[in-house]
Amino acid sequence: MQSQRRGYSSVTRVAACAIAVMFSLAGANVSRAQTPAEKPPVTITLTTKPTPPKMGENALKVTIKDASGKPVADADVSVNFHMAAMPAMKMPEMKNGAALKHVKDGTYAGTGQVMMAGKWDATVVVKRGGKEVGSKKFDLTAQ
Ligand SMILES: [Cu+2]
Repeated sequence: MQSQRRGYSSVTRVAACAIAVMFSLAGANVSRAQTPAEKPPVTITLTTKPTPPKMGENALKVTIKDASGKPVADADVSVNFHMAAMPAMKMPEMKNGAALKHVKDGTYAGTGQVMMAGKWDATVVVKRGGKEVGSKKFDLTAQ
């Protein structure tokens, strides 16, 4: 006759991260579509300033090159930040995004809000003529 413990861990789903909803990015045109191309015809790099990124505002720089190494200047580039849910801290997943603007020679710049320190992934999505031509996921640890 064992004591019948209810294996019921009270995972209270509190929306602790209400902040998650506030992404204050002027004209942010965030794409939720995550259909990576089979063979991305573009090469994507992402750098943040500072490196590693910090909580709060970070400068984002993305470079896009085509298969032959030529800069791609006519793309729509966005960066989508995502942090997995943290059940121990009763935090739902967090995400927000930033649309970047072409500066020159296939370099795109913008500002991204990192909502808290910790592990994030940042997916750069590249579109041309409304069609996704590539995406790349970067692992970041924000301080
Ligand atoms: Cu979190």
